[in-house]
Amino acid sequence: MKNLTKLFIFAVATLVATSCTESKRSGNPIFEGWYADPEGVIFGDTYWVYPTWSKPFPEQLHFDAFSSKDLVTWTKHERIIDNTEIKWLNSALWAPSIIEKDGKYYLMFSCNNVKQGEEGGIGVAVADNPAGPFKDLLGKPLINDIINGAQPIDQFVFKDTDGTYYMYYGGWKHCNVCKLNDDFTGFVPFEDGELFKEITPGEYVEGPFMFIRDGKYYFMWSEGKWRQANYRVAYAIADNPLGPFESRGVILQTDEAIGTGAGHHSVMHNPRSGKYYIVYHRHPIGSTDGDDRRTCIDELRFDNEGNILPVKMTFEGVEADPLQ
Ligand code: FUB
Repeated sequence: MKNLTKLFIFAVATLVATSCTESKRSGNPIFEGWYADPEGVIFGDTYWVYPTWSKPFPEQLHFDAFSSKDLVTWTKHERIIDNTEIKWLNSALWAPSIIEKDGKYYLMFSCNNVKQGEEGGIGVAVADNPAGPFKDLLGKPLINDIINGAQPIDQFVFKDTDGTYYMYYGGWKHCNVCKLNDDFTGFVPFEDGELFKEITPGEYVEGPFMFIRDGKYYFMWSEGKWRQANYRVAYAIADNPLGPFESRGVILQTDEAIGTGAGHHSVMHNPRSGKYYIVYHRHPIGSTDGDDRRTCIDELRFDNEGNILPVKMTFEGVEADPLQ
């Protein structure tokens, strides 16, 4: 009888433990609030997400960041930078992108929804800690002009295996790539002397992203209009960081049962579990405010040939996946 009781208690405990583990998921959205253009990145044992605060342009004067050890529980880091630090910021602080170099964290951003002849565009800030506080490195834009038709927004910095830092950027359906210098204060010319090369693929609109998997360069971007349901993510694969990039099709888009206008994403890879994640924003079903964008996460999967499979958006999000 004693043994039977023990067995019963053990069975119940196992059941409870299993269901708790199973229910440990991020949920979607992964944190409260209207946040878009999320850049997901891993620093050491921590996942970080840097999003745009999705409000009317004149109110977009700061960034918050979010960190997590397991993708399930997120901590908010408020106002990692704002307009008291970026003196040339008037509105529309968008699309943060961050990279670590020599123990410092460089945060790229864009300001003012700039047109030719106005002050604004892509800037760079630096901090000793991923949570900031960040300091405006230049006190002025790194890229102010419209080059090759690309609005200077939506920058993404990518470190290649040879140590070169490329920056992909551009709105208005044009994408440029350039090489950043050592301290991210300027550019290194390509072999032909050019500073900026246009690499616009497919139906590219904005939101470029690059990662390497099994030696292949996966270039990704957003298509459509970000306030609308036709916003989506497509990708290409190349054998080098400059392309050419030919679209292999759309992998993230509206699912009328889950959310609409899913896009402006990033990708994180946990080397421990081997899993890839796509972090993106989407509009909740039925919401009519174009600024109502929520940051979500789902798994990014590949077929045996390395093609990206269409993403299944969820309300449940992903399971806990600690980095250590
Ligand atoms: O969030 C502002 C803008 O909306 C971004 O820069 C674009 O990529 C789009 O997501």
